[in-house]
Amino acid sequence: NTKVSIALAGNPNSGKTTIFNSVTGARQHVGNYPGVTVEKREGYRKFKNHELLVVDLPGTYSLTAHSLDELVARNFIVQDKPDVIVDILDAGNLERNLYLAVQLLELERPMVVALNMVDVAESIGTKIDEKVLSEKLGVPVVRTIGNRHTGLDDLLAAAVKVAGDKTQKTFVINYGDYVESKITEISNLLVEVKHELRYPQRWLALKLLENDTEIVNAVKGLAEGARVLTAVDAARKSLQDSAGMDPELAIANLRYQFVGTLSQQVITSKREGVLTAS
Ligand code: GDP
Ligand code: MG
Ligand code: K
Repeated sequence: NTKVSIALAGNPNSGKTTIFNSVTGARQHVGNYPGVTVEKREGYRKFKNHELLVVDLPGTYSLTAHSLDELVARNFIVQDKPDVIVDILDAGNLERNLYLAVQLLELERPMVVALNMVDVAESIGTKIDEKVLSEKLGVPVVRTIGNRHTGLDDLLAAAVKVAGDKTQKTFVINYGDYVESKITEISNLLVEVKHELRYPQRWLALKLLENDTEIVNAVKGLAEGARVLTAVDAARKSLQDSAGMDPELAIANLRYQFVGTLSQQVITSKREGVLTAS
């Protein structure tokens, strides 16, 4: 009999609350995340011999420091360390939903993907190969139709399995030689301080290059902080010169490029510009 904590993440309107309600039923508690007025919904569920604690995270499109919801979601994942993240994707808007999925994976926590709204995707002619998607992301992918309770037991089974599995490999987007060399350079400076910041080392380096205000301020407060931030400034200037744009924009573009290619690889058929005549 084990306790498993599950965080439901995903874009707004991907079906998170529907799946949360279906999984937890009436066993729910509503409060706030510490120090902020963002609503925190928790629920409980017995599943096989497990006690599940399920948290419905705020819906987000990204994980930047620009929005309170995004900060709450990423801080919860890294600080409360739920045993597994269940990322709920709207299969009808795959590419946009994958943009969040890859950022969740960059937090290096165990994860399962729910490919939700497959009925909607099919009705607009989009077929997705979930096996290829699973291979590319390195995590299990389960097809679900949240409002019909379809696939949810498979989803919980996958989540429980991943929660107990310590072998999930780290997912890495290759941002190209130039950005990668800067990530490595900054990352090497963080060896000593990463424990104080809780986030993964590579993720911290990436966020510093993106000028993420929360992470920059956290590093400022460290004994070695000034030295790290001087190196970050130099790296950002050199990225700015080579890309001809703000590094955060260049990095976001590379991430969009990655999910664009990925969604082309996993969408096996798509009707374009279908008009229905009546
Ligand atoms: P949230 O913003 O992620 O919490 O999304 P909700 O759970 O509120 O769902 C948004 C809408 O999508 C609601 O009207 C749900 O009933 C509907 N919905 C959820 N899952 C599915 C699904 O798999 N298929 C279809 N067709 N609708 C769904
Ligand atoms: Mg919701
Ligand atoms: K949709």
